[in-house]
Amino acid sequence: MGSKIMIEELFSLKGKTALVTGAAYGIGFAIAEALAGAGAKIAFNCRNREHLDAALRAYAEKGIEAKGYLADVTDEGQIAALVAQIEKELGGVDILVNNAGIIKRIPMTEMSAGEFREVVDIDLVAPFLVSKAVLPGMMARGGGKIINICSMMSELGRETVSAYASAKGGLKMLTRNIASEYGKYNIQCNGIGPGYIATPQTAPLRERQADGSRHPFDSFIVAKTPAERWGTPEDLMGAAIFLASKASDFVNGHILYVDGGILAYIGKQP
Ligand code: NAP
Ligand code: GCO
Repeated sequence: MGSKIMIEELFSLKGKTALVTGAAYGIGFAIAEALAGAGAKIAFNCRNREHLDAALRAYAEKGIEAKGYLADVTDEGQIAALVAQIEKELGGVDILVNNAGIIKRIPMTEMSAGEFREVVDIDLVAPFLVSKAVLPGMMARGGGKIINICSMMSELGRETVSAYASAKGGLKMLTRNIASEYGKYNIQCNGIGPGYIATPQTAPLRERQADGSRHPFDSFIVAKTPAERWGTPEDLMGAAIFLASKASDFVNGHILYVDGGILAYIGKQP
């Protein structure tokens, strides 16, 4: 077998249908672009009509024929309708990327139960709901791939992110549980744990100070990252293609951290 043929066989997503949730911009958009580049048909959803229209234009500019839908990942009825619609228009979902997510940075003693629940609902309950909606089809078709977008906060804590860390820690365990429960159906469920990635979600942490200096959190992250920089959404493309493709058929329940080395590093000596 020539090496080119082997790479095509291992990594090609031709003929596959991928659903990337919350892929209007940010990490989801780059992952959808990567999967499209490897040959997959792309479906994505988000909640906001303007985001959806802007995303459809952005995909078209990149020459990607993505199908975009308005659907809230926390609404089980909307998710059932979304999965049925994708099946009709693009075929059954072979690859699911549970990417949609939010964060609320509020000290725990000031956080309401409602705020905590909203984060857990979007970041943890929704991946359960969307996975539940696609699993029967994957089982019937003889396999599938689920990729959950986890976080540094699947492993670490920090001030103000109690709800987010609880949800992302839970998502790591949901990943392992889906792998455990459905591995026998040739379904692989893995996670990607991004480090600090420059997207709208983290924009407030990178805002310049009034005097033009870096945000203290921005400097902190650069110091905590052996790569000495923030990640970009494009840094996650290779991991997404790997976990969506045949190349990872015996990788299950794994969280692949793409963090420039943060988790390996204790930090700079003062
Ligand atoms: P982002 O820039 O804020 O994008 C979030 C996307 O999710 C948007 O397309 C948004 O569109 C959609 N969304 C949010 N809530 C939704 C809902 N209930 N239903 C459907 N779509 C929804 O975030 P990001 O930084 O790209 O992060 C993407 C994922 O990676 C999240 O799970 C995040 O926690 C995780 N992550 C991010 C980082 C980082 O450093 N940026 C690091 C680790 C993990 P609408 O607003 O139109 O719904
Ligand atoms: C935070 C960040 C998180 C991280 C990410 C780390 O406030 O800690 O905004 O979203 O960027 O999840 O993996």
